[in-house]
Amino acid sequence: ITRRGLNLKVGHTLRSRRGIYDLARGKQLWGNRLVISEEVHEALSTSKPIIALESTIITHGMPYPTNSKTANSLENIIRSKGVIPATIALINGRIHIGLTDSELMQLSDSNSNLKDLVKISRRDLGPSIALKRSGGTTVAGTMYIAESLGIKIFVTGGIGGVHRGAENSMDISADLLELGRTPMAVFCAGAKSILDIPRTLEVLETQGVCVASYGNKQDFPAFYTPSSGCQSPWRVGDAEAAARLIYTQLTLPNKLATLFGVPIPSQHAEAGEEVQKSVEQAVRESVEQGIDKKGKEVTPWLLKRVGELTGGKSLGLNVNLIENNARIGAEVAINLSEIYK
Ligand code: PSU
Ligand code: MN
Repeated sequence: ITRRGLNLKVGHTLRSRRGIYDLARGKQLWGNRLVISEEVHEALSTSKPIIALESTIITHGMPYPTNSKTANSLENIIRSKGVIPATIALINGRIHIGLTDSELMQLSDSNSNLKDLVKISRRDLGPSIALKRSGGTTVAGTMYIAESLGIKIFVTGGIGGVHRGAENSMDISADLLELGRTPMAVFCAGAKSILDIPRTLEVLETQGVCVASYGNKQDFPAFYTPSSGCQSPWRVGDAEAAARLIYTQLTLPNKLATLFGVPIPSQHAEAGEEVQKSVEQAVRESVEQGIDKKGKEVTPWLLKRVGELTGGKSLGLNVNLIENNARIGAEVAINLSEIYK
């Protein structure tokens, strides 16, 4: 592991009493493919609670400058709760855990000197490293990296899922299979209704993923709206209960992932219903124009189109709900670190 400006002692195992993080293992696994910021390095060394953040939302999910502003605000919300944020992205073939302001700007602004940013899911990680590319890691890509360092909690806006019409296209996000194989807790506002939510929940069940709604309702949220019309199999009422669930999942003989669905805060629910109409239109257009057959481009296209159709309203809601997820994820991270003490 390269720590900016410093050499880390090889073979030095840094562990809390319960072995939360293992930097030596990270070193062994990743070598100099990993660049860890001072802040994250310190947190990993001292077993401070950490939250991983994805970066496809920066490179492909939101327009500039909202993307960089949101990335900054998420980090600040998490820090204000006493938790360390670890935004993960690739720059010139190296995996960065924690970004400097200038790195974040380069990934946010399409006019920067980093060109052809890749949307990096699990299958794209190896080639992006080998070919020295830069880009944003998806939920799947970020989980794969974060979990290898022992990071237990990951916050995002919406996960990928089963696309509508997947019975023909077979377009099922790698995020769902990653949740089946990479044990950590993921906080999201459910899956966007650009997706087929009942089938998304079916695949999560098949993959053995515990899905739990967060708060006082059992509904599985649909990103812009608090309910998708589907129920989550489980529910936790508060941060302490969520932390106990995560702890249990991660101390079973084979660790298991937990997906938390956090509903959009109620003051935004009405605006969310409006946006929902544009979601339906965007999905129709994608089928008419054959976009639905374009693989990894489908999700970014739909996100952009919903943004256009709602005159930016969807973007504002997106920022609101992801900030809410960061707040809740951080509260749970604090509770979880208390359990591990
Ligand atoms: N949903 C959103 N915003 C996003 C994404 C999903 O509301 O930015 C991104 C996430 O990074 C997610 C990825 O992991 O899209 C899923 O893409 P795909 O469906 O191609 O797997
Ligand atoms: Mn896909």
